[in-house]
Amino acid sequence: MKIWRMLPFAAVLLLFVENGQADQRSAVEQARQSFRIYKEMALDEIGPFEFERRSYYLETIDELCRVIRSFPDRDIITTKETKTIGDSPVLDLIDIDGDGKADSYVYSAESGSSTQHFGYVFDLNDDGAYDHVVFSQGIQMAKPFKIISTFYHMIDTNYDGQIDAWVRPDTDLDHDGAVDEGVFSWLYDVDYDGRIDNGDYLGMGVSRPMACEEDVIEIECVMANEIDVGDAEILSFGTSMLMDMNSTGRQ
Ligand SMILES: [Ca+2]
Ligand SMILES: [Ca+2]
Ligand SMILES: [Ca+2]
Ligand SMILES: [Ca+2]
Repeated sequence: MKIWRMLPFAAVLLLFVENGQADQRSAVEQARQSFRIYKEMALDEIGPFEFERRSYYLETIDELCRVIRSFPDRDIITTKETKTIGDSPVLDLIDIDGDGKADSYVYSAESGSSTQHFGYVFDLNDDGAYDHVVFSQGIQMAKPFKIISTFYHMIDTNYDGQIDAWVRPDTDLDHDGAVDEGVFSWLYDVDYDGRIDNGDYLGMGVSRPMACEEDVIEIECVMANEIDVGDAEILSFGTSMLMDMNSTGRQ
């Protein structure tokens, strides 16, 4: 049973409101504590990555990201320079739940400035190193004419510091130009050599491999059509982000 979902995020906000008579700092701290418990319950329930449970795992993380996104309080705990994203050379690591470890990040032109390049980080096997990076894709149109925010997921499934699973949220299996909400396009590096080997579609009753012809994987997504088997670029981008987080986000 998804116990943590019995603690709706509304309860966290309610707690915040109920503490209106207390000074603001303690109200913020209470809200953070509640959120921390909420997050820990969610992560405890899914546990470390297991290939067979990957669909449920991803849905849970994706949902948790939506909750984190709505949380109002955030502290920049570390700022560093990086070359991962060319036009955004400054990385801010952000602690949302107040435990001193980063939960979120922003790449931008200068610390604290607005940007499209942000997301969330997780340490699923609880070894002190991040192994799952979520990157905001922005908003997409999902049928029927519904606007949703979507996230890329980059996962180090064997905890060697290299991203080996890349998940796209813009799957479009009926080719109508709108995202099939809840269906994710997974690309895998099954032999952990840094190159894509195959992929499949998972979620909302869908489970099938991606078609592959002459070493080209046909991706049925809104913003992409195909990817070469052996492609290393997207995985190295994810690994570069993971290295950024792991060199700065740990306390
Ligand atoms: Ca934190
Ligand atoms: Ca880890
Ligand atoms: Ca890996
Ligand atoms: Ca490979």
